[in-house]
Amino acid sequence: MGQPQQQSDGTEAGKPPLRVGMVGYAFMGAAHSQGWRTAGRVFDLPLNPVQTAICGRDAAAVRAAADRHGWASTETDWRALVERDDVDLVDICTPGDSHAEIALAALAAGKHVLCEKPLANTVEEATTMVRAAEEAHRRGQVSMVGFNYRRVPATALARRMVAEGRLGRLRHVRVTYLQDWLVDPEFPLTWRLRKEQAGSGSLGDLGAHIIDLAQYLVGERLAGVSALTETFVRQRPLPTGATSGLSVVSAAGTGEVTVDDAALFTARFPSGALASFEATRYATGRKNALRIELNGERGSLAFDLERLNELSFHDGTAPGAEAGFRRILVTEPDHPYLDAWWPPGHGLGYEHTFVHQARDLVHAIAEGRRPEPSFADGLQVQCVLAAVEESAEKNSVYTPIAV
Ligand code: SOE
Repeated sequence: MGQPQQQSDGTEAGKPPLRVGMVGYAFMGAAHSQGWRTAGRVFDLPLNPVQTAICGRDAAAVRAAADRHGWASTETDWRALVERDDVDLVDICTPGDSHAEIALAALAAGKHVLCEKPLANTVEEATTMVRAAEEAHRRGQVSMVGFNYRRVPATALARRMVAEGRLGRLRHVRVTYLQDWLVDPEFPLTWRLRKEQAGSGSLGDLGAHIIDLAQYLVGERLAGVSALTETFVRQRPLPTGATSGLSVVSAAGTGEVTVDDAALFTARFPSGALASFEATRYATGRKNALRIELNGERGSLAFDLERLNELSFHDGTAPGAEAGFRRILVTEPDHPYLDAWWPPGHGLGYEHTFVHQARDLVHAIAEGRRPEPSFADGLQVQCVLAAVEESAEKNSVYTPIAV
């Protein structure tokens, strides 16, 4: 691992600071905290990320989160956080219904913004956020959406191989994101199951990831979709206690699930590749199975997030006797992000995607570049989500994606 010079407070000597204020401290807040805490310790960054403040409504809980995740101070009102003079970047890790309001305020206050996915709950909100981000960009501020699976070394390698033409013209893109934490009908009605808070269900939560990842790997945007969605369990116990990540909490009475439980859709890329997508939290036994396979005229690639240090590659130009998928162990210094980590062969995990996300954002800020995925990319994904919902409502009628 690289060994940047550390001071006793963990900051690095001789580099301008990037003072981060985070809103939200649950699952994503913890994951982003790992990113901010570790990025400058592993990578030689042009700016030094400082975990300045973390914000949440419950004073005791946010204090505990600050201590656990390494934040120097706390706020209980996000408006106070975005107005702080000692915060340069606002990192939004809240449910989707507050993304737009916080991002707009942070951009107006002159901050850079990182926003968890999906960018917003509606196309309208996302459009407003893109407008504000464009204006802010002219003032030197940057904004990015947290599609962290672009930062898995194996997916970044897949992107490189597709761009180099190793697969030739693509014919098929097959993507699934399978989890199973809703199989139990007694799992309570948390915010992720309420449309007014989450925007949509598996579609926005998991579907947004695979739409972004597929488009990133292919290097094109989807043209239109035909979709099916379903809500399998329509009533669930109401939660009474605090929720933690995805875990089950106690319940009293029942309430209506107002989002999709699963979404399936087919789509076309402009260059002709056919794509299929499946996002569900009901795939019994599948915990975090984001799988993507690309088939091209010259070869194929396959990735599975549950084996994230591996990429399978079939080179269709190899002699027939040697044909077949082979496993590339994506743990070598020549692979994306990996020269800064462990000796060859030592793998990474889920949390490292957030470290890489922080690294890439810090570079973009220091270099005055637009980071990717931008808010505009987030809006386009939002438009795909909207087209999926529209198509599903019309019994799978092919729905072009209007951005
Ligand atoms: C829950 O389904 C979830 O935590 C998503 O919200 C995340 O974006 C994904 O990375 C893991 O699963």
